[in-house]
This record gives sequence, C-alpha cells and structure tokens, in this order.
Amino acid sequence: MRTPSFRQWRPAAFAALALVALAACGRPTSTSSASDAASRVYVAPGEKDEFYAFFSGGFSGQVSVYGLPSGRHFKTIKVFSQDPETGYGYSEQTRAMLNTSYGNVPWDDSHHPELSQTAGVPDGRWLFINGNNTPRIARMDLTSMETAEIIEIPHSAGNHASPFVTENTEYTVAATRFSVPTPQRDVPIDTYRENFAGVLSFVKVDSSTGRMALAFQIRVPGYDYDLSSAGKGPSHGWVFFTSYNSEEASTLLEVNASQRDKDFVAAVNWKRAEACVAQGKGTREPARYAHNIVGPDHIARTEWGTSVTVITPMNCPGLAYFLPTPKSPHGANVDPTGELIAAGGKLATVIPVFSFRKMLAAIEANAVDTVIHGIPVLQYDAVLAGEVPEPGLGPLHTEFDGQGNGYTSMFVSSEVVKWSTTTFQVLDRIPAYYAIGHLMIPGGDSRKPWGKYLIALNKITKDRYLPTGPELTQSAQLIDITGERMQILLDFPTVGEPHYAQALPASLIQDRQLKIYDLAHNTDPWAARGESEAGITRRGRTVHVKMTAIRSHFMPDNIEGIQVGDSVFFHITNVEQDWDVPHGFAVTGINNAELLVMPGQTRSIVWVPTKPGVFPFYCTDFCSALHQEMQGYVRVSPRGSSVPLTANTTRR
Ligand code: RUQ
Ligand code: CUA
Repeated sequence: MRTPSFRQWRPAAFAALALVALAACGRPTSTSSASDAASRVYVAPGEKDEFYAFFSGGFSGQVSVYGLPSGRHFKTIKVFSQDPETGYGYSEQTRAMLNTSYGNVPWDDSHHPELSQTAGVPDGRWLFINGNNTPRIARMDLTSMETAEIIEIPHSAGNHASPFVTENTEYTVAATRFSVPTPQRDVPIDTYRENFAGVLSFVKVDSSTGRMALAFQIRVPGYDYDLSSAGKGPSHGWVFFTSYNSEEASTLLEVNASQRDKDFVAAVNWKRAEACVAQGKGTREPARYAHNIVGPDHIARTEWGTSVTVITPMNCPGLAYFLPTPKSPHGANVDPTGELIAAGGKLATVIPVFSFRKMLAAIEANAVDTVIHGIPVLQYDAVLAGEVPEPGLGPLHTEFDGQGNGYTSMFVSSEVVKWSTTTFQVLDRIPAYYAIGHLMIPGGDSRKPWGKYLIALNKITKDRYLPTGPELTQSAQLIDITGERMQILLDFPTVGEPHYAQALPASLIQDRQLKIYDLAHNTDPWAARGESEAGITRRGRTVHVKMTAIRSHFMPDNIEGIQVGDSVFFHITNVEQDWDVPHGFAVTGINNAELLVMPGQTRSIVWVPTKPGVFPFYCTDFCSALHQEMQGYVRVSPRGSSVPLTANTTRR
C-alpha cells in the first residue's frame, strides 16, 4: 500500500495511539505475561518450528523464509533482485530470469506471496509473488526454495492486485494498479479519461508443472486496481478486485481520488471469461513480454510473448459487476466459506462485508444502479451481508481463523480488530506497533485456516528496537489467537517491507526438501562432472575455464596465459553429492558477484581482468577444515603476450 510519510502520519497516529491505549486497558500488561508469552514462542535449540512463513521482501524484491512461532529467519529466496552473495541474476545460468520488455531489470518491489492451492487449501507446491514496479509474477518451487519462473504482464503498470490464486490454482491473477494507455502510446496525461484503461490479467498455471501462461486480459475502466481474492466453494469461478480512484483523477490523487463516497469491488466471473474467449469474443492484440523459465538443465531462458487475447465487459455480458464500496478500498478478502467478501476502505468508517449469495440474487433481480462501460453497478444494500460498525480507523486487510471470526488490520489506528462473521460485531482489538499493513493467519485466506497465530506486518517500529540511524527496520508481531482475547507473543524484524506473508504447517513440505542436485543429470554444456572433464579453452579473446570444486580444492587451480581484457568465463561445477556443502567462488577484482554453487550444480560467471599480475581466487564458503587452502591463482599478462594458455590439472 501507499505508506504516508511519518509527518503525514503523526497527527492521526497520536490520536490513534491514545485510542489504542484506551482499548488496551483491562488487558493483562505485557510484563505480567512476558514469561508465559516467551515460553509459547520458545523453540529449544535443535527443535524445529511448527510453521514455515514466507514474507514478501517489499522493496528488497525478494522473499524471506521464517519459522513460526520463533520468528527465526532461515533463508532469503532471490526473486526479482540481483544478489551478489549467490550470483543470482549475475551468473550466466540466472541472468535471463530478470529479462523484461524494458531490458534486464535487476530489482522490483515484491508485495504478496501466495501459496498454490488445491481445493482451496495451500498444497505446498509453489509460491507466487508479484513484482509491483515492472509488472511480473514469479513462481518459486517449494522443494528447492528457488525461483523457477518469472512472467512479465504486458499492458499493466504497477502489478499490485497480484498474484492471488483461484481455488485449484487454475489461475494466478494480476491487475494493474496504475491505469495507463493500453496499448502504450504517447498521449497528453490530461486525456486520462479518454485514453487510459485498467487491465485485469489471468495467468493460467499448469496443474502438473506449475508453468504459467498469459491466458487473457480484461480491459476495464481507468481506475486503480488494488488487491484481489478468489472465490472458493460456492463462489469458485469468481475473483474480487478492489479499485479506487473511480473519480479517474490523474493529478494529486491524495485529494482528487477521495471525492466519492464509494469506489468499487469488481466481481469478475472467470468461467464466463473463458466462455467468451472460447466463443471468439476477444481480440488478439500485439503485446511483447518476457517469460523466463528455468529449464531441466537449470539454465534460465527467455521466451518472448508477442500477443494477448483481450476481452471487454461490453462484449461479454455477465463477465463483471461492480459492488459499491466505501471509501478508497484496499483489501478484498473472501472468507473460508466462500460466502463473505470483506472489503477494507482506507477512509471508511465501517468494514463492509458483501454476501456472494445476495450478489447472485441482485444480478438475477437486476438490482442495478447504473452501468459503467458494460459493467452493471449493483445496489449496495442489495449485496451487503453486514457492516462491522466502529472497527477503528483505516481498515486494510482481513484474514480468517476458520472459527467464524475475521481479523482486520487498521492502518491509521494501528490495531488488529477481531469481529464475528455472523453478527459483524467487534469482539476484540489489540494494538500493533505501528501502522499495520497486512496481517496473516496461516491458511487465513484459504478454505481451511490453521488458526492459532496471527502475524501483524508493521510499517513503523520507532522506539521498538535498538535504533539504527535514520532507517529503522519494519517488523512482524506474532499474536496468539487461540483464546477469547488476542495476546501478543513476539516482535521480530523483517527483511525489507513485509507487505504480506503466507504460512503453512512445516510438516507439509519439510520432508520434501531437495538436498542436492543430481550430478549425473547435470546437462549444463559447461559442466565438468568430474575432474577429468576440467580444462581450459580459448576462443579469440574469450577464455572458458571448466572447473570443479570439491572439499578442498578447485581443479584446475593455477592458470596462466590470460591477457588483460580477456573475458574469462569460470564455469564452476560443485561435484559434491552431500547435503549442505556449497562451495563459493570469487576472484580478485571481479566486478559483478561471487558464485555460490550447490552440490551437483554448475554456475558460470565472467571476469575481465584489467591489469597484469597474479590474482588469487578462492572458495568463499567455509566448507571443511582445509577450506582456507581451497584456492588458486590466475596469471594475467599484457595484451599480445606470448605466455601459453595452461591450467594445472595435476593432482600434485
Ligand atoms: S499492500 S500493506 Cu501490497 Cu496492503 Cu502493502
Ligand atoms: Cu569450498 Cu570452502
């Protein structure tokens, strides 16, 4: 979401914190229960956490993996940002992952991790996340916890309402946050109403391989599409997208997009869309986009998309309906039964909860206020299940515990509010420190939430941790939701801004973790599967070194005959077949990254020496007692030198 600066936030915050302080009265103070809380998050040395949690890295562009309840950080999965620590996005095998129609884009803003689902329940196969800035969706494989695929979304600008999945991961969706001219063209910005449009994209996911493909796009009015959630059970076949700026303002949205009382949730019937596409009601439009896929040889390659099928609500009646929603909505979340859709209006005074059943009845009865670009606007009262009154200030996102309760984050009053999905009354509230954005319950957006914990994902931590200069960490708070009253158990800092997170029981994926890559199946063209395959070749000014790494030496080690300005490709194969034995590779003056090579894997990086001399390379990962001995030298001679190309491949 758009985070206000602290200056803007402050007056509201003080009022809010006063409120929060009041609300907290009568709750056990944190000190009296501190040891009790500590024991509930304590995971003893050698013991394992109960849940895996996947947090978005926000503007770090990555995903981080935590254990719950301990809050321990295990790994950062490299997704949209180059990572010199591992060579992701730098190595020859991974560079293509970051290709886009804008060129190689080495960064993004990742917001919403989303687990694949079967029958509406996380199945532990894949994790998706959106790239918000240069519109993309990434898919990670949960056995290797590596990025397997990234698809660019054409016609889109700011891929925010993404990558939420349908009940059986038939689709992952992507909606443009910023409407833009589609197709892109050079027009005056004040022709916004005539020339700008929104686009809702449906990306098909292959049910056996996970491979994504852009199925179709729906062109919709030029609003800002913000978040979404797929129907389940009775509402399977629908996706609900929030929108704001139904004013279609193009300047100072802070004021100009907050004029109307209500914006909209767009209810989209994707089965209807499929039927319209099948009936040829779409048009094929040119669109160039990158689709980057890691092959069976572990090398990423780009396939270029050239066109996309576009349909409009005008040409496909029954495709989309607008539900009027107060006021500048952010999240739209479907409850586990699939009947309720809770919307968070950033400036709203209530949380409106829509009824899917009533929505169908309203469509049937034609309870329509007006029609916008072929999209009927249903009557608010006809689709409303109820409103949660006086929830607090700035409702954003809702998750569910599967026990008939919704939990909504309140950005401005900085709290989590628990309410009943039958009476719509507020049952409990607890402060979040501070400025909570999303919240997450393991499985809390699915048909079967695991309940137990709730994580508050907070933007501001002023005074919560040891200060670290002007930039302070964002944080997560673990809240116990098993009792009648919520109880805060733990604060822990996060990597980047944690917009959203997803979690599942560790038992679902823990035993399926890949331990090594099979060396016998390494088909990288530059692999050296054994030391006898190691060697060196020159092709003009390019030199290829096929090198093996094993505890505790490289083969070859000493290299001579390199000249200043050569492009030297080091192709490192880790020939170990043991779990948890990566080797690193770095050479003096290399101006891109190191390589971190997993057992059985080949990774390649280029080094262009700039001066004559003798330069060491070494293993960067402390792999054995003789790790410090795992080294070699490269002799670099002036251009045109007659030193012959040699590499020491002897074992003496
Ligand atoms: S958004 S809170 Cu992507 Cu709500 Cu961040
Ligand atoms: Cu190999 Cu250290």
